[in-house]
Amino acid sequence: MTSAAIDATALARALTAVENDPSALRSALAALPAPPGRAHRVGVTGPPGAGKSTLIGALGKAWLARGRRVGVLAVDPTSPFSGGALLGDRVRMASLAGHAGAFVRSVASRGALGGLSTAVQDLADVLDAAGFDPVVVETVGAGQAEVAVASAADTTVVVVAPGTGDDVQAMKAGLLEAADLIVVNQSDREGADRLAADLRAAVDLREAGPRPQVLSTVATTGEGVEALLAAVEARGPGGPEADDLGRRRLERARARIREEVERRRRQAFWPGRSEALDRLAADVAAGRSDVAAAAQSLLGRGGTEDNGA
Ligand SMILES: Nc1nc2c(ncn2[C@@H]2O[C@H](COP(=O)(O)OP(=O)(O)OP(=O)(O)O)[C@@H](O)[C@H]2O)c(=O)[nH]1
Ligand SMILES: [Mg+2]
Repeated sequence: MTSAAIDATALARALTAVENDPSALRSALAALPAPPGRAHRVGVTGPPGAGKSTLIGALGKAWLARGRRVGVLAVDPTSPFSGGALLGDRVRMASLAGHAGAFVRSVASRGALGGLSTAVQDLADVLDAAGFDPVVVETVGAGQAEVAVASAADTTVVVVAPGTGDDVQAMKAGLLEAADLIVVNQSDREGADRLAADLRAAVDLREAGPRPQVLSTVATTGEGVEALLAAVEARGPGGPEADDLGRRRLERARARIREEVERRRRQAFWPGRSEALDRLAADVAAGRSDVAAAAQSLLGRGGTEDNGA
């Protein structure tokens, strides 16, 4: 446990550097005791207000009690109407934020260079290499991007609650398909049993693919949290239900390499071309040329950038 020596200030600084510039990841990782890859990455998503943060707080306490160090990345929704979300998460996960073994960090979903999913995975690498295990990522599963972020994990937990607006029919589309575990939180509230039964029925109807387990919790009292923790743990590295882990990590690595290649090509391509771009943009805006012709002119010959060898 040499990694316990990393202080929170240095870690926060490393995360900020990586958040601002993806090319800082390498040096950030080099300064940490071990390469990333040991931590169980857990994505938690679901509709607004389902109790994701409260649940992560409860799970986090249980992990801390087992001597684990818990890293949390809370992706702050872009919506200007959710101004309080950031502070709210801090408060609800205050039990973790004040604990030496836990690290809670908000990530702004706007302005992430090179895509939110990539940025979050880079930040998760840093926490992983700093010795946090699990690394939990919370997103509000309102849009595809957020579901994608939570799905880029070893284990994806979808949290729903009675009366959060999405009925089972509506949820089936994107959200539930991404789930390894479905949690009906706020099970102390009216309609929870019905929701759980509907979800089980929907899962049982599924023709292909794995059928996620449906669990019930009350995050505010801790009811069902131990069972959820056990189900999550079972899917982590070395767990009895981790058979999919290798394939998922391979897929993730492949996607990240592609993204990094594209980022580097973009970075290498544009310097020195801004005057040409200005000129072509003026032509396109004035109707003297079109976007495709302008792109082709920038790329030269075949219209693709040296795809040859
Ligand atoms: N009755 C009841 N209330 C709960 C439960 N879990 C969370 N809450 C309450 O539900 C509200 C929302 O909880 P959060 O943990 O912030 O939910 P969230 O899904 O993280 O919300 P966003 O991040 O804003 O999408 C809070 O007032 C919690 O206290 C539960 O199991 N039962
Ligand atoms: Mg939250």
